[in-house]
Amino acid sequence: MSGTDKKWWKESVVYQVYPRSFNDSNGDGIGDLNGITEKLPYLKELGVDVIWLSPVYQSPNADNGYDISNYREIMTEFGTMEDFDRMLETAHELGLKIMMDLVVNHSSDEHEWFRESRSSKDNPYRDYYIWREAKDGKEPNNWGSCFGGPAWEYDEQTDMYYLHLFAVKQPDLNWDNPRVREEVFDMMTWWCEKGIDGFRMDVINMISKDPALPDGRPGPGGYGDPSAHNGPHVHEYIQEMNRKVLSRYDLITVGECGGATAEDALDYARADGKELNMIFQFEHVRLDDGEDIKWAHRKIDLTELKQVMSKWQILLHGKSWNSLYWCNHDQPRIVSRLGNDSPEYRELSAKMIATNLHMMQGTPYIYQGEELGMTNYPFTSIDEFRDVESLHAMQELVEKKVLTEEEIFESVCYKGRDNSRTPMQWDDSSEAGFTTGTPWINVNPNYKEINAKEQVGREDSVFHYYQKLIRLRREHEIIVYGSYRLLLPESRDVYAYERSLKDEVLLVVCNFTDRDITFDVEDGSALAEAGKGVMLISNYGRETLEKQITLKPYEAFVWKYHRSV
Ligand code: ISL
Ligand code: CA
Repeated sequence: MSGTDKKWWKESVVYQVYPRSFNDSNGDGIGDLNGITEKLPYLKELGVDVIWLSPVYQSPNADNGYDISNYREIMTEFGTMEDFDRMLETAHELGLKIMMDLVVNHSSDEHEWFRESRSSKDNPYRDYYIWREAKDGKEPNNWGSCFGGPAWEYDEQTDMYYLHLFAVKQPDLNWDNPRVREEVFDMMTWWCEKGIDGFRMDVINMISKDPALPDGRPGPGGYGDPSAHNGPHVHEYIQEMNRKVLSRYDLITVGECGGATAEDALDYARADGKELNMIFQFEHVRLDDGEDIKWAHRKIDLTELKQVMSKWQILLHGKSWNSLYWCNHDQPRIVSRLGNDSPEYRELSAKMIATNLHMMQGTPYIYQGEELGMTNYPFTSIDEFRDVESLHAMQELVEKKVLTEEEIFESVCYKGRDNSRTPMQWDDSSEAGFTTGTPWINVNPNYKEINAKEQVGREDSVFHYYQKLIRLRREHEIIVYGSYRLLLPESRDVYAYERSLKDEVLLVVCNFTDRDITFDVEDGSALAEAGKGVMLISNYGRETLEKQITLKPYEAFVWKYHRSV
């Protein structure tokens, strides 16, 4: 296999479902599998190919399913294995694939392996997790957990500490133990045999820890950065997984790799197919972080965004494969972050941002509600938050005086993960049609204006625009396989780029401001050629191009033409 081979997963569009917040079929306020099955025709109508399901396994929900207590059972609140099988079968009948979330850097502390492991030092499962003696009466090193506090938890029973890079209830599995790897590979095979179509791999670049467990550079909270990214055996373990499981099935695989550089991607998403198809990188969603800290934030600078996106587009072309995403269950809503969620510009800017991403090279991921231009939630009090990360941050950073209460609250409102976890807005009936009961987290009050029913029924809605972007990708090979060139790198207002394949060119132009902006078509392409092209999509109904045009606020269009030689 080489980096330019055609593959179905390169030509697909993925839709992420966060089951807890998608659709509740039995009125308990929690989304569930039967709720998803009921809405599969909606996803079919949107036109996506693959559904990535956030975890649906048995879990005490310390981190909404990212803490798994049994990898072969369905979470009680979500339904039964029969419900899962029915969902999978219905999806396949509709031609939709199902990608499972694989969370194996850690399990829940309620997993049987961990219960055994913590029970005694000589238990056969002891080495399934990472246990260490105290050092000078304290934690074995200074590592901090990604959710705040130390990454070590003292366990009285055996007078030792266990490692948890995330919540206390998410102990890290010990991947250096070959039995752990076999357990994980067996479990993956079991799901593949059921007929699932792929895996999204949670924090997969953190599974191999530096065995010396060295102290890390302390951040603002006082804890050290864990030496866990790109650890010494990470590629060896992923290649073993590939040999023993992935290569035996025709799957789509994406590894979540926070902190990965584009160079790292060439190793994880190798053209020779020995590891994963693609990774989720984080550079573009970290551009509004404060220095060293997620919870101080700044405005995204468009020129920096262009630099980051372009670097990934160019470096991976022909050598690896990109994933394309703005949103997921860990990120705030993109229209509130990068666009403009005022009534006047919400739809226009949502369409512009979508155009910008969907015309790039890579496999696009749409997060539930993004296709409606769903917005951040208007939080007014701490009681409205559910997320372990946000709640912990609000407590710890104030205690440590890193930020004031007002600062952290403002920041969590802007960037907190609950923004994207509010229920899917289906219609304008009570609780947005998500549940007949009381939802586990508040519905965004703007559901009367923003909901699927209204948008499916309206030709110029954000929903129909996404539907068209997805269709264009299917119809125009250049969108999937063409090369990329950035235009006007210095502009702080316009993001314009070209894609090329043989003699075909796409000109993609996006105005990221709420102002009229003059754009010289010749900046991108020769006018004579522009004159001969066709407009593939435009959020203002623009049909033709002249030498100089005035871009309207948040205007986006895609012009396709043949380059004369
Ligand atoms: O959202 C984040 C905190 O700022 C990220 O750092 C996130 O924790 C990181 O991307 C890992 O995310 C994944 O693993 C976590 C889980 O909470 C996230 O929902 C998941 O996507 C632990 O399993
Ligand atoms: Ca339910």
